[in-house]
Amino acid sequence: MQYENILFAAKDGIGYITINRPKALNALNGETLDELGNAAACIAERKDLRAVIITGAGEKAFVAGADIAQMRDQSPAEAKQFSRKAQKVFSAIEHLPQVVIAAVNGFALGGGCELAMACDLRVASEKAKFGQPEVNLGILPSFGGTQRLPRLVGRGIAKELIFTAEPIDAGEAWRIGLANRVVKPEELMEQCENLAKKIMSKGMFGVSLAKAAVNDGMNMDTESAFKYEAELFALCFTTEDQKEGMSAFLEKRSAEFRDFF
Ligand code: CO8
Repeated sequence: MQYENILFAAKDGIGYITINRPKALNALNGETLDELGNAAACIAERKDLRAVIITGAGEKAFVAGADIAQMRDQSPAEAKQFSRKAQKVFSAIEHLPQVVIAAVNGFALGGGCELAMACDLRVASEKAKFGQPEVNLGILPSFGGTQRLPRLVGRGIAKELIFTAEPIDAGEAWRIGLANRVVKPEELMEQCENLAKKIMSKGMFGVSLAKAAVNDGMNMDTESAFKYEAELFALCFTTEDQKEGMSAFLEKRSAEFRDFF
């Protein structure tokens, strides 16, 4: 697929997706969502990539939301289809075997905040602004925000952010647990790469299963989630990485991990 609204690159085991509509502050229209979905499907097959960094083109925005111009005249059926399309694309990103880091370089509003929340980790530039301003437009967050935000920051704060539509700065996003880290704007990509490389140096089979355990376990009752966790733990014992990691510890040397998915 030829991309017109996103950029994709790969280097040193990291895939880079850049939402590339800077004139519209990288707002997500249907075409952009289709391209993102295609990129996620391609990345899911790539064993050479162990981490993915998602960011926005330009100085100002990560993603300033769903494309309001495209949404304005939608019928209820089209609105539902648009919402479901985005939800599916974001779920595909959330369930990638790789670790996905959002490099939040500016506005992450509405669908942009929702995209960032579908990533595993969010590193925010000091210039970033997060928010769910949908009620300003007479709608509600519908790219997964009503579900992911309370799971990340708790129901009370999520409701306040959604009901008031007030944006918050990077420091506040960090304080409430929405951003994992806040960094200087000029260091954003380097910090994301360092974080990705640190994770990539670990046993990635374990990292990938830990991701599944957290993501899927959150949607189960606790007892089922414990059983699921034990199943995934047992799976690790089918790998060379488990033998290598434990042998390396006992032999007082660094482990050389190889397995992924
Ligand atoms: N959609 C379309 N165009 C946008 C969007 C957007 N979300 N955001 C910015 N733009 C465009 C502007 O229209 C403007 O275009 P132009 O130059 O042609 O006039 C250009 O980007 C630059 O924007 P501004 O001039 O407004 O830049 P400012 O620096 O003055 O303001 C803001 C930046 C504060 C980010 C401002 O642009 C803004 O408030 N944007 C909208 C933010 C917003 O409300 N986002 C939520 C959208 S709704 C959503 O995401 C819901 C998801 C669920 C949908 C359910 C499906 C049915």
